[in-house]
Amino acid sequence: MRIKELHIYAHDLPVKNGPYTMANAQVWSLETTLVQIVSDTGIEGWGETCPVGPTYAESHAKGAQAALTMMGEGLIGADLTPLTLHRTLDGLLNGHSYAKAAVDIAAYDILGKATGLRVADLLGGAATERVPSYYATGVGLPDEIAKLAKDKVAEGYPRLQIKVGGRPVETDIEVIRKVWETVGTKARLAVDGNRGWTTRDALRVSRECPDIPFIMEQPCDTVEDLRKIRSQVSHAIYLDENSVDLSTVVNAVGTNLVDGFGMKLTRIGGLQKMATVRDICAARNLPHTCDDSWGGDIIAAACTHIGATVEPARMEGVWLAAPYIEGHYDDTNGIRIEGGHITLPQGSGLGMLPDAAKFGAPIASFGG
Ligand code: 0XW
Ligand code: MG
Repeated sequence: MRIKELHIYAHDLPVKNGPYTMANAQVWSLETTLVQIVSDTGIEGWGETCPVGPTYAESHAKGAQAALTMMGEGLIGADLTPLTLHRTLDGLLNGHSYAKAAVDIAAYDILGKATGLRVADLLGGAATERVPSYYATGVGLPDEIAKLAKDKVAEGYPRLQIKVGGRPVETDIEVIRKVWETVGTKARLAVDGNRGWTTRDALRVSRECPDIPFIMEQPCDTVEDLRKIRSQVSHAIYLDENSVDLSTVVNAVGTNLVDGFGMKLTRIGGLQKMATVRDICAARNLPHTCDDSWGGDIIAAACTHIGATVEPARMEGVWLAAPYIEGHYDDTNGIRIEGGHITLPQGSGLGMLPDAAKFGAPIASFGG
């Protein structure tokens, strides 16, 4: 099967009860980019990519749209089988994995629809039909975050991610301790610095919270910072923003830099690459998430499908922006989190039938 038509849409996703806060960003509304591909056999597939603002990672909405538009013409006639498709994408543009991911996701959607298989089955088979999610707080004050943590544990979330950074580290320590005193071992805890701590801050947090079993997610800005603190902290370290490609992942795993990953589907380049990360992590028994920085039903479905294929003991959850977004692209099948878990869609491909009318006219169209 080959690509016959490719359409690119831009769509706003306002943040419910915004802003969403992280160490380096406050976001009120995110512009998502959707890719609609029609195969030469008449099957339609959807992909999506949605950076959470321009300062979280090395990506931004207009960058995704420019990269996709730049590759559009060259993709017409391209073979949709994933490895071949990635070679075509790399032959058209160096890097820009987060834009290429939208094409990869749409290709898997088409392959699933053509074969009658769910994307999870194409990716090796679902280990569960009920995929665990985790709840990420914003950067907030001790009482507020502890109450939120308690509510989310009561809702059924098996894991919480507490956002820290971008303020005095003493406040971060107070928040971590208050959450621990409130929820204890009822949920697994991650503390996500989103690159916001200095190595001095990270060392201090680990030293002052030796009794609290949280993992430190991307505490500092660079791989070099993490290497510096690695042997001095007693907490497990997960890599998120720095894991920009497979080479970095292999290096981080091979040098024992990290104990796991907060892995983002679009940053790593889509489902094909994410399946490789899953298998590398399996080889070294490293836990990881399967999520993305933001996005609507298409990203949510893609993350849920790959998340379902991860061995449950290593699955750190599929985070979705769904709780922060009003409405769905597909009112019937749109992805929802219930009791802290997500039900794997049953339809072939991603199991989504988005209503394209919700996205307005495409910003660019190729083929046809
Ligand atoms: C919690 N997330 C998955 C959502 C935000 O976009 C940031 C991200 C993370 O883990 O860094
Ligand atoms: Mg993170």
